[in-house]
Amino acid sequence: APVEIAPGAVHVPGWLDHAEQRRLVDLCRAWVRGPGGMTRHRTRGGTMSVAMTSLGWYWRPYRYSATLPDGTPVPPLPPILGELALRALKDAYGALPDPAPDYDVALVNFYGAGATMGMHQDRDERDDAPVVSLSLGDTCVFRFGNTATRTRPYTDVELRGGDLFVFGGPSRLAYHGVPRTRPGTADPASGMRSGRLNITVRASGLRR
Ligand code: MD5
Ligand code: FE
Repeated sequence: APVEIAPGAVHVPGWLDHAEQRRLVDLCRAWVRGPGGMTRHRTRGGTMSVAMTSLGWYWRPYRYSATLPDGTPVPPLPPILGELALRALKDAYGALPDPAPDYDVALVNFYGAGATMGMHQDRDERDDAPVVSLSLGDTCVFRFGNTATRTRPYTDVELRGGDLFVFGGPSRLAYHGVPRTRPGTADPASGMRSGRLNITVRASGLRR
């Protein structure tokens, strides 16, 4: 059942069943081998410990690009991710916003043992549609903060493989991060043997 962590921020534990998790893990394996590959981006804070694959648009610090670093166009978002995101909004909020968001980009983050993500805001999108987050594999501690500072007050939530989190409304620009994962906690029935995957589906608000 959905749990509201803050206005617009809704956690749905166990949203994906094992078959759906395996399907997404398999798709992620294919996507990370596709155009663009996986990158540990170099940001203002140093090289990220999380490896990222972009779908629909290519994210590089701190903007979206319609082309990959080699100049080739980025393929459109796989339709399954747009469909999942709309289903996620219905289940988390009880209804789809009208008009329904135009989801066109997803970031796939891989966390090996020891990988973390520092507190940040997601503000590279020009559309205020909710961000839909799907967790696969190892459990993590997700830190959900406030919109004003990257420090307290914050709430720590355990995200497990199969969990859904939707961030919209007043929570859309909250600071957040992943201070740790729990290596070895992935359910083998999910198809993940080690590490954590997080898929965030977003509306860029950009036009190709
Ligand atoms: C993760 N990913 O688990 C996290 C969790 C990222 C990122 O932070 O930018 O890829 S998804 C978190 C998220 C996204 C948009 C808004 C908010 C959280 N929020 O308002 O808390 O790899
Ligand atoms: Fe983020």
